[in-house]
Amino acid sequence: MSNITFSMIKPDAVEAGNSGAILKMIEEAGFKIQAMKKLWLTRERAGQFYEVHKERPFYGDLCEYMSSGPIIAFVAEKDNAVADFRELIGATNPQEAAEGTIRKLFAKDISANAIHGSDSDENAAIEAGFFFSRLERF
Ligand code: IDP
Ligand code: MG
Repeated sequence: MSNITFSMIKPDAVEAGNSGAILKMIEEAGFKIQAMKKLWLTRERAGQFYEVHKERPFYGDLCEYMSSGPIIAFVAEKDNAVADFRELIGATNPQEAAEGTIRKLFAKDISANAIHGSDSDENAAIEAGFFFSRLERF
């Protein structure tokens, strides 16, 4: 059973001023934020992050979109984190997302869908490592 997942609040939700409401839902669902930062991805870095999707028809649009404005990247901890977080955010297409899910409440459409959530423990570790050191010193 996993205990961490990686997430990003996407540019549409940050721009709309919904990050606070989204983070409140995540904390109320029992997740603890382990690490968090706001940043603006370059087109290149978005392309690296979504490299698994590079053969998909929406890859170019996805990379443009994810580099179109600031995001908030974070690691969240909870028992069964990956599956529970996917349930909290809802289906990729907000029109198919269950009532009360983050995407149902805040996503605009299938590409500007408010939030990312890792799909496996293995990818959670890879994605968290893409943005965060295990122990950030400054
Ligand atoms: P997920 O975010 O629910 O895991 P994935 O299939 O991993 O969904 O796709 C990654 C992201 O790519 C989605 O969150 C969404 O922003 C975008 N995306 C997925 N499918 C489509 C599509 O059919 N058209 C446009 N964008 C898409
Ligand atoms: Mg995915």
